[in-house]
Amino acid sequence: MGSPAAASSLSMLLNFYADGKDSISPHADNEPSLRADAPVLVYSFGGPRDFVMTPFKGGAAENSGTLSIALRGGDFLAMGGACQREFQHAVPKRAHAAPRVSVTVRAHTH
Ligand SMILES: O=C(O)CCC(=O)C(=O)O
Repeated sequence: MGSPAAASSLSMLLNFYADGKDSISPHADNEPSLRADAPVLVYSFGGPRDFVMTPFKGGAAENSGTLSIALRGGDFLAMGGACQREFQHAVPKRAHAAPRVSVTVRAHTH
């Protein structure tokens, strides 16, 4: 096991979505520099956007289907447990969307 959570450094990333053309393609926050045992936190401000989680093919969650969560301004989402190992997440394009900012927080291994 790594160092205690209190010894980890945290990063905060701001994503700005000006309109529905701005998006984030499917990915997992599974870089080796990120603590796998700490949740990735998402705070959402502004217009609503879909947050879509898709299981990795061949993974333990393969048959669980795609999950789409409508994140609205003021919503908070925590991706913990096996989330980054078993799922990719994305914010897809949509025809119309008000501006949105998300703030994501991650814990690093050092
Ligand atoms: O904007 C969001 O809700 C998701 C952001 C995201 O996936 C990321 O920063 O890696």
